[in-house]
Parts: sequence; C-alpha cells; structure tokens
Amino acid sequence: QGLDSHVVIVGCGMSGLGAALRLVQHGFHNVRVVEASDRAGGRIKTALWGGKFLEIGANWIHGPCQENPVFRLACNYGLLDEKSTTEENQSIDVDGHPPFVPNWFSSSGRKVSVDLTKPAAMVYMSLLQESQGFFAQDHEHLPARSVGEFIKSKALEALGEEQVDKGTKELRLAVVNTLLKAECCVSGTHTMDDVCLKSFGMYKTLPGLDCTFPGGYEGLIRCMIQDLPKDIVSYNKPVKCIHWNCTDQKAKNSGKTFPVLVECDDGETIPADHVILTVSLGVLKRKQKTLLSPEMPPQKVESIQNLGFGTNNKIFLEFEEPFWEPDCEIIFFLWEDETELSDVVSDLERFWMKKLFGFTVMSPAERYGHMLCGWIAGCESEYMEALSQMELESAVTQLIRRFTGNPTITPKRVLRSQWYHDPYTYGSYTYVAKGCCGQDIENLAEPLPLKGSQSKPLQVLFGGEATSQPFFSTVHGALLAGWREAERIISHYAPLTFPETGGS
Ligand code: 6YU
Repeated sequence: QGLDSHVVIVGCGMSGLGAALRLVQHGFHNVRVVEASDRAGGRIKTALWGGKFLEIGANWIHGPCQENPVFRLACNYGLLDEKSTTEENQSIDVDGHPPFVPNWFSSSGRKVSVDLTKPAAMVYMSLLQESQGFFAQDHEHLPARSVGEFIKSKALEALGEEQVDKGTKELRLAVVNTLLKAECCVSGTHTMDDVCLKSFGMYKTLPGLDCTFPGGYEGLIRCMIQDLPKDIVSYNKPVKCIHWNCTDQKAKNSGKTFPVLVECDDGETIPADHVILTVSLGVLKRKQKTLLSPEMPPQKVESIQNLGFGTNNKIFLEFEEPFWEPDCEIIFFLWEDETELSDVVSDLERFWMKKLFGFTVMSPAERYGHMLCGWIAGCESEYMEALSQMELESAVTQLIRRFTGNPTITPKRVLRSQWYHDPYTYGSYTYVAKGCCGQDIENLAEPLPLKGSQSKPLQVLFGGEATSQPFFSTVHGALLAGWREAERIISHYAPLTFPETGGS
C-alpha cells in the first residue's frame, strides 16, 4: 500500500532529483517530478561557451570528502578528476576558504604588492573566523547583531591602532572593503550587515579542497536522471497551487481519495498522497500567499520571512592574453577612493560595478584559455542583470582598463548569470539573515499538516537547500534535504512496505 502511494515532487533540482531517486529505489512506483522550466538541475546549470563548460550556477563541491554525499555520488559516477579524489585532497581543511594565490590591483591602475595588503587581509580573516564562534554559545550581550557590523567595528579598532601613514591606512581600509564584498558573494547577501552574527557559525564546512566537475556540474544531473524510470519528469510544467487537506469530490481519482491536488499552470490537476516541494526560498518568499491552499501556517510564513535569500552572480570574461601573473588564482580590485568601511554602493546606476570585488582565474588554462569569472552580490548584482549586453561589456571593459592601467585591453567575450530575474529561483541561495535562527530552518522543513492535526499526515513536505541545517546554500545541503523528505515518507509506511515475516 505504501509503495502504491502517489508522490508528486515539485522541482527537478538536486533536492527533487535526490528525493525521486530515493523513493524509486525503495520501490515507490507512482512518483512524478513536475518541473517549471525546460531543463533539470535548477541552480546547477552548465553552459557550453566556445567549446568550454562554464558553471552558471553552482561551481564547486564544497568540502569534497566522504561525508559529502555529492562527492560520493560524483565519485561513483566517475565524474571527477584523479586529483580531487585523492585522500590528500579530501583531508585538507581550509574552513571553507581555499588559499587562493591573489593579485591585487588598485583603482589608480597599479598592481599592489601582497606585502601591503597582507596585514589588513589577516586582520579581516581572523575577524571572520571569530564571527563564526558566536553560534551555539550563550551570548547575552553579543558585540553586534550582524557579521558586517562586528567586522567593521573591530577592523576599525585594529587598523586605527597601527602606526602607518595615511595612504597605507586607506589602502588597508580598501582591502577590508574588498574582502567584505567577496564575503557578500560567499554568503549570497546584499551586505554583511544583513547576516546574523549569532547564527553565522551555524553553517558547517566539510574538509576537502573544493573541486569542480571537468565535464560540468550538469553531468551529475544527467547521470541521476538516467537512473530514474523514463518519463517520470514533466518539464515546462509550473505548479500554480498545491491544494492540501482536500476532502471534497475534486480530489477523487479512480475511486481513491487523495488529500492533495497539485494544480499546474497548464490546467492539469495531479492528485497525490504526498507532495515534496523543493522550490527555492526565493520562490517561497514571492509565492507564500498563493503556492499553497489553505495558506501556510503563520510560523512557517514567519520563518520564510526571517531567513535571507540574496543574489550572487558571475560575469565570465575571456581574453587573448592574461594580464595576471601565471600563478594567480584570484584577482582583487581595491577602490582607493573609499574613505569608510562599507560593502554597499550608494549610486547604483553610476557605481554598481564597485561591488564586483574581483575575479577568480579559471583553471587549468589548457581547458579554459585566459578566462576570468567575476563575482558580484546584492542589489548591485540585481541591477547588473538588467543591463543590456552592450552596457555590460562596456562597463566591465572600462573597469578592467582602469585597474590594469592598460587603455586598450578588451575582453573577447562576456557572459553573465541572471539568477535574480529567473522566475523559478528569484535569487541565488539562502543566508542567515539578522534575527533568524536554526529554528527557522526547522520550521521551514516541517511537513504539513503540522504535528497534532487530525488530518492525513505528510501531505506537503519541504525539501530544498533552504531546509538543510547545517548545509543550507549548497548542493549537498539540497541533496540531503531531498533524501530526508523521501525517508520521511518511506519510514511513514515502513511497517506496511516491509511487513515483518514473523518469528516462525
Ligand atoms: C554548492 C557552489 N555556488 C553559485 C550560484 C548559485 C548557487 N550554489 P533548485 O533551485 O536547484 O531546484 C528547484 C527547482 O524547482 C528548479 O528547477 C525550479 O525551476 C523549480 N521550480 C520553481 N518553481 C516551480 C514551480 N512553481 N513549479 C515547478 N517547479 C518549480 N552550491 O554546493 N557549490 O559552488 C555553489 C553557487 C551562482 C545560484 C550556488 C552552490 C547553491 C546551489 O546551487 C543550490 O544550493 C542547489 O543547487 C539548490 O538545489 P535545490 O534543489 O534546493 O533548488 C558561513 C556561511 C555562509 C553560508 N554560505 C556558504 C557558501 C556556500 C554556497 N556557495 C555558493 C557558491 C557558489 C559559487
């Protein structure tokens, strides 16, 4: 009876796919995945650009070690290069911050030596680490509410104490600003002032030096789809409303009564015993009033509002020749005209590009040529998405010319991601906003109807990276959340699905 139950999974990203596979492998044979867009993968999206695989969404397996289920899957499918799978790579622990070799360029068009930037970078890194230590401790009087406010006040203290000339002091301020802008990209937030100091350390990093997929992240999605029965996924099928607690005739299908009815934009209604909803927190924030009928209970709505969902985008640039050093792995831009500590831009239209902290160098060069990936978060990133291709190309070309001091340098091609304007994502990933806590993630993950109700249990279950503690904002968090919800259904039927054979 359990294996016959009808399960509809909304969303074919990593979480939805993970849930579908787990259920099918347990023998559930009425599983259907309904996906709004024309492709699987969601925020895992690989583009083929001039013969090169570029990651428009997720980039790395964060913490590729045995504890990471995405790493294990990728190894099983044989998708990683040899170096990434070595014991040595798996045991390197860098606390989520790979030790990239940097090149620093300033807005006056000169290269700045690492010796000059290092003192401020070290102050910043130790404050960032300190910010993670406030989680799960009883802090009656936190030094600040947000990570941004904490780092800024402590950095000002530390930099103020140094006996250095005005120019050096300003440069160090600019270093902290650039690193704060970089952290906005890591956290996927507009400003670090929005990130909760008390909850920042809730995110758990795994050991292992972050690795990429030589053939693209989407290769993993393709392998997973191949392991599912044919035609289980319906594409171009946005779900409009999930009607739950259904008791009337509408929910009847071939004699059976279903508690849930999934209404799609194209008019089809799909009856179900259980629905696993895996849409992004961005979608939940936008559609919290309409996606479910009856509406979600107040505690869920409150947690959806409390948690943060921001934008982080990439801008890929290809060059004929590199302007960076051969060993360089990351390029940082320093704005020398910034006189105070700040990670936001005041005049979006004129200065949005000041939020782009720099570029990671795509490696190996044999695979990518001379390619950079720029990173930009927040409202500035959302503004960037709406520019025309010509406006974007012109702005980034001027930027590169200014910082390199080379008035002729021109990128061959420019490609960007636009996650905020994606109507099935509305941003990039979840962060712990000021005032939210682990309970908000738990509230979000709690199935409907809530405990204590007399109605049929497990009608609407919630997956997706935003429901994953402590791995929100990641692909492995999304996968674990999908598995968790599939297991919830499996264990609900466990006595029926796997009847005891008795002792005789
Ligand atoms: C990671 C990384 N990474 C960069 C960028 C982005 C993300 N992440 P999905 O949205 O995938 O699926 C839902 C589906 O639902 C989707 O297909 C929709 O079309 C569909 N849908 C929506 N509405 C629907 C409707 N109405 N009806 C039907 N279907 C509907 N993660 O591990 N490594 O390098 C990056 C990065 C630019 C945008 C990332 C990374 C995040 C992951 O991509 C993301 O979590 C999962 O793919 C989500 O899968 P899902 O299934 O849940 O949703 C201290 C501290 C701070 C904490 N942060 C640490 C930083 C870690 C994050 N790092 C990210 C960095 C990069 C570069």
